[in-house]
Amino acid sequence: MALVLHAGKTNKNAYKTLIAAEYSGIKVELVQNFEMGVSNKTPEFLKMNPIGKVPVLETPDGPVFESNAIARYVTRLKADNPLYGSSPIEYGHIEQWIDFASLEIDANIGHWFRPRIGRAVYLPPFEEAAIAALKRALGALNTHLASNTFLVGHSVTLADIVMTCNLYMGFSKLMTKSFTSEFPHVERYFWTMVNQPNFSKILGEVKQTASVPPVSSAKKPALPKEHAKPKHKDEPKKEVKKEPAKPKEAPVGEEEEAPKPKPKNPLDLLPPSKMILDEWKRLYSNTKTNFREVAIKGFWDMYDPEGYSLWFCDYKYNDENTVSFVTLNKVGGFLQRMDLARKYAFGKMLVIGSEAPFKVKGLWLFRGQEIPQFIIDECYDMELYEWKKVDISDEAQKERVNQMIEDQEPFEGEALLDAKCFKKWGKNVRKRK
Ligand SMILES: N[C@@H](CCC(=O)N[C@@H](CS)C(=O)NCC(=O)O)C(=O)O
Repeated sequence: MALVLHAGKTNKNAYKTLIAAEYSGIKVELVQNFEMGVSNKTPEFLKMNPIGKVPVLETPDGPVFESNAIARYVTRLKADNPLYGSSPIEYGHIEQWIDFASLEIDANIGHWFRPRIGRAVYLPPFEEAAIAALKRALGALNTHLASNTFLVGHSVTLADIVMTCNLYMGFSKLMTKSFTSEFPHVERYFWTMVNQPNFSKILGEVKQTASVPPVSSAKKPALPKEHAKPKHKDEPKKEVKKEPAKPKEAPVGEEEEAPKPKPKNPLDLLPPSKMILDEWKRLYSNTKTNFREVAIKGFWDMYDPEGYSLWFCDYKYNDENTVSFVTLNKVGGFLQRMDLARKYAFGKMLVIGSEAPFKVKGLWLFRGQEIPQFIIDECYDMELYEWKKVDISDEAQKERVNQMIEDQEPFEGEALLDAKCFKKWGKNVRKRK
């Protein structure tokens, strides 16, 4: 008789058990008609798991909750299961990687994801810390996988199953190609695993997310007091738009409904522009010499003042920039959050000064004539800068644009809004004098 697993059909924590069951030849079936928030709140369910979370496995000897424990239980039902390795040290390493996958990978993915879908308050420094911790863990995993196909030994173990299910959450919801390309061995490992027949039977076709979900505005914190200063007179007026509360999304790992088609971005409805942003980004990245003659000239040849606008930004609170790495991290966080505008923007941020306080400035090219409203709504940092539209009929302003574009060296704080520049962030800290 099959064991019954209580969880929704798209719960990555339940997948651990279902995949382990495939490898082990154990029959496990998902309970019929499970409804998240209803089925797991009944008195019968709470008797099986008093915290009311899924998954829970019903066995002839009583229930088991906690997804790793359930996956271990199912694995142990098969005597000498190779999923558990073939020696005490392999067993130790399997347990090691299961804990690592849960505490270093899954936990940080959750800390990054939950605030973004409105299930926790979004605080930029917390998100930065979660991403930094996740990157540290992925870096370590990448190093291990540089010389190992599997986490332990020479075949799939339970550690690979737990790790892959946790990475699955990251790859499908948060970690874009530009994010994961920093960890090529993790990428290779993940795609190898999800294409194993016992994995793909449960996971189906796996696709990497193309974007990080924008922050649900409902959970954005109020600005810290010292940043809630009166607006500069030159600052573009922003309409304070009350957004309707977004429908609650499923919790981490619990994806019951197919994603709804995204509404079109209003910028996609603008009259077509002759300027192809990606062409400019390519020209910028590929020009290594004669930057003025090639890239800057190319920029003005391509620039479409009707379809795009240029903006200078100056950080309003430069006197707070007393520690260089904190300043760089602040700008790095801003650039990361601006990733949501990649399709509609090119930006370059500079941290200037040989000693504190450091000045933070930037140049941005945005689709349309205004700073796009969705960026103002979604990117908390926008408030922290004075924004001034560039008047391209003023030669002095045009020259300032040229100078800002021209500083094209791999300079920290530079945002083509593509992967490479983010990768440079934090390494070889260089500041312009
Ligand atoms: N550590 C638990 C996490 C379980 C968990 O967070 N389950 C979520 C769905 S993926 C849940 O049931 N949430 C409902 C709730 O929080 O009430 C495990 O691995 O099983």
